[in-house]
Amino acid sequence: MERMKTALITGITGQDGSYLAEYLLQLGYRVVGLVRRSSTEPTERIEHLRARLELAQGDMLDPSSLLRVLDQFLPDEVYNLAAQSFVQTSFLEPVHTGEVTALGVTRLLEAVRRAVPRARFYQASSSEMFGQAAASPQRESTPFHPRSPYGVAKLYGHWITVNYRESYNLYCCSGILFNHESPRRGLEFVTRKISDGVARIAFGQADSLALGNLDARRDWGYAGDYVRAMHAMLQQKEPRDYVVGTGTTHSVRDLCALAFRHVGLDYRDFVVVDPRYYRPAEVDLLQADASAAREELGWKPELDFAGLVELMVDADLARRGHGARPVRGILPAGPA
Ligand code: NAP
Ligand code: F7E
Repeated sequence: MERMKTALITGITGQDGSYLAEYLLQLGYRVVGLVRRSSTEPTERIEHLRARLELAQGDMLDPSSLLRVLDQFLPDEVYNLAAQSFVQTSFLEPVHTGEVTALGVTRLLEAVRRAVPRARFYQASSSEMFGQAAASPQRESTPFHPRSPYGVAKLYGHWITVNYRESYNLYCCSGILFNHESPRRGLEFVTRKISDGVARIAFGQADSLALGNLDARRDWGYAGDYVRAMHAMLQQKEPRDYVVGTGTTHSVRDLCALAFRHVGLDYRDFVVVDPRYYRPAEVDLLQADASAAREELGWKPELDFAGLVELMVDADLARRGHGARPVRGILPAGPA
């Protein structure tokens, strides 16, 4: 019988951490999550898995904590999902973002090199590294031009992962993932801000929704689909980097139109543009060419853009409405 594999997930309390933990448990892994100390309970997204997970205290800012956890659990696979991941915050806290999102990767790679050099390592890289992209769609060979302290920090994390693969022969992969969303997405990201805004407006808890640049275009997919690609990258013969995305692109305005239409409303009656949400430098357009992931990993997304928007709006309607009748618009057939 095959030995049960152990996976360590940093960032397990985040959106992707919760979906990846679910997926790996389903595959029969022993799953250990790194959790940082907090004065409040940050485990809401993994509450339903708590009995099946092991949590270990540590912080990407503290190298000794990373080494201690690796020495204790000796994982076969390490998924580095921890980051200060909100682009807007990275303009307000550029140094902190660099410490966690950039140097944190080196701290973890050094600990892996010392404690578990045969472990396979996944780095959560981002399409934000393409930034002001030189070409569209973007693939692994497209030049990088990040547009925020977050994008710059991710680029450092990306190259240090490549460097440890080339220098020390570690099995390290960097997944360049385009935006992926879900009902577990943080409320500050635009997809969730819109799905939650629609629910609040439908139930009379708000009269408008303030957003920034409605013309920005992104390649949005479903987080539950993307964690399959992370795992597949660590099961290959040779490590390499992969772009992961749907290949389709939509504007924030398209997203608003679809989300409001789902409850029978017109976004133009409720969305107001507030320059406070503009960024000092914007990423205008992202679109993935995920041919390599499709051909070599056999990966493809299952949920399309419209399905994703409906899933998120339905979840926020159920959460906000508790089955009540909306005061505006209609309740779609899904939630009751
Ligand atoms: P998320 O929901 O913001 O989760 C971030 C996780 O990092 C949380 O668990 C957070 O813990 C943890 N963390 C932050 N600072 C830490 C520290 N100092 N020490 C230990 N843990 C720390 O992000 P996500 O959407 O799941 O994304 C997962 C990863 O993929 C991130 O690295 C993100 O940058 C990257 N990425 C995301 C996307 C996307 O579209 N979602 C696309 C490309 C790349 P707390 O709960 O304690 O805050
Ligand atoms: O913004 C525009 C905003 O914050 C998307 C992270 O997971 O994906 C994410 O980064 C777009 C931008 O995500 C609002 O200007 C308009 O053009 O949802 P977002 P992001 O910046 O693309 C990448 C791949 C990551 O790696 C990151 O970790 O929407 N936008 N109005 C707005 N954005 C927000 N947040 N709020 C608004 O009111």
